[in-house]
Amino acid sequence: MTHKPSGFNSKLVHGAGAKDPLGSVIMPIYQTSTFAFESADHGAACFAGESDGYIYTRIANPTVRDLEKTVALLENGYDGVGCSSGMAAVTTVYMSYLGAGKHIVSHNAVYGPSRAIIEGTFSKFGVESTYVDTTDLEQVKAAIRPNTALIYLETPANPTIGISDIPAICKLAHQHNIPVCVDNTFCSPYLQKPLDLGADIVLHSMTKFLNGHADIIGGIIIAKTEADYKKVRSTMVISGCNMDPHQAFLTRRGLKTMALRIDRAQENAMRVAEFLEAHPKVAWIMYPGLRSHPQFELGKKLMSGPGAMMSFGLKGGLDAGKKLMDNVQLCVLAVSLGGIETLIQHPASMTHSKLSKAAKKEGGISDELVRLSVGIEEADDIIADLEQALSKI
Ligand code: LCS
Repeated sequence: MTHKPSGFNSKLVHGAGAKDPLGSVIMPIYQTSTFAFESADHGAACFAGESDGYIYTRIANPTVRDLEKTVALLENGYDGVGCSSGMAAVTTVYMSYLGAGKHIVSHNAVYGPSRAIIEGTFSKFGVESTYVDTTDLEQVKAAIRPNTALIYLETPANPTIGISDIPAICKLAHQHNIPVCVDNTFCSPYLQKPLDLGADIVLHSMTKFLNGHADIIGGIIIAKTEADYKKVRSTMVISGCNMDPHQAFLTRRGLKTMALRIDRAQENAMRVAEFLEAHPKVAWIMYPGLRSHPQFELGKKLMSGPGAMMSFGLKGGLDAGKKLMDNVQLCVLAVSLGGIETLIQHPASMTHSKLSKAAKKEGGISDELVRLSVGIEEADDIIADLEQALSKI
């Protein structure tokens, strides 16, 4: 292709322009663990980085590289590093930037395991942490210490849907020479581009919107600079957090329709959110598309659309929430998010159950919070299902 596509959908379909030597239109699955060298000199040149040749799939693989370069293109980054899961991506970033005596500042409502691994595992190796409400810039400012080595954001956060001011936090962090990583899983690069907003690293659980079909687990890290890319890739390679070629193939296929899926899902989500907000049994709702969201204006600045994720609380608390989840018929009671089917779950007893009571309380993960990932079904069907389930409470 001589013309480089500039439109988002064209980039999704055509990717970074990787060519298969046999002319396959779709990048094949290079299901191999290792690659033959042409000669001893060629092998030595590959290891020395003087040749582009592939060596070993944990280090790099053509199917995975096609996906990595495509997501890097979508995020306007230098290059990407595929990982076996979203958590492998999170852990690879932590291992790359943290160490004994180093300190991380993060949001008190990040995805449960992203916090639990710092407090339960990295702490054993001398990593210090401060969890604050990063939707409040003053709290981030107050949490920074001389040994702060990483600011880690997740916005909108899972599951509170709080929105953090990426540009303001990056400006503050860079005054202290601290790199900023943003978990962009809830938005995807279609709705938000953290690197353009000032971040140094962006990561995704590709299990969610990027793949979109609830049939793989995968993660990716995109760096803005070559130096950060090399740092993260070498950590991934040496720790064995690599992505499998079959996983990469399915993700690359799912990625082609991401914008179409998100357009449709967020159209549905807006209608579902309006329905829930007006429902007498709903106590509160957090959705970036509603004016009632406390960071509604900020969300409009950072995100090109409100997305398909929301959380809400029912009058009647946990018992009412359980009743709702036990009575839905079309919405699937399952963890995960960002797929074509509408999923409903209860973070306090499911995704965030490993957090201490205090950590849940501090992060606003109340017992009554129900999380909804709106899919691409007919909005009328989703609403009718929620309506009949709500009538059982
Ligand atoms: N980051 C965010 C924001 C997530 O929501 C998740 C998974 C991860 C990272 C980790 O990705 P994984 O290793 O699962 O690919 N979130 C889940 C959730 O909310 N329900 O089940 C998984």
